[in-house]
Amino acid sequence: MKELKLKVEKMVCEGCENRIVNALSSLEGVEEVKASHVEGTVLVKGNDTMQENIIQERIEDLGFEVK
Ligand SMILES: [Cu+2]
Repeated sequence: MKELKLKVEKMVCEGCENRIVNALSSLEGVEEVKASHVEGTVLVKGNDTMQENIIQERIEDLGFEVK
């Protein structure tokens, strides 16, 4: 079990959270995603095949910034 907590900027509403959750949920190894625009965080849980760089890229593809 791997757990990743990312600081993500530019989320402003629940719609942004949902876009991130939907996009990350289909990535390999990802089992659970929680995004909070209030805290500016994205929490990702998954197995050992989950890759941090791919997760970050996917978030940035959506127009958000990973710090
Ligand atoms: Cu939004």
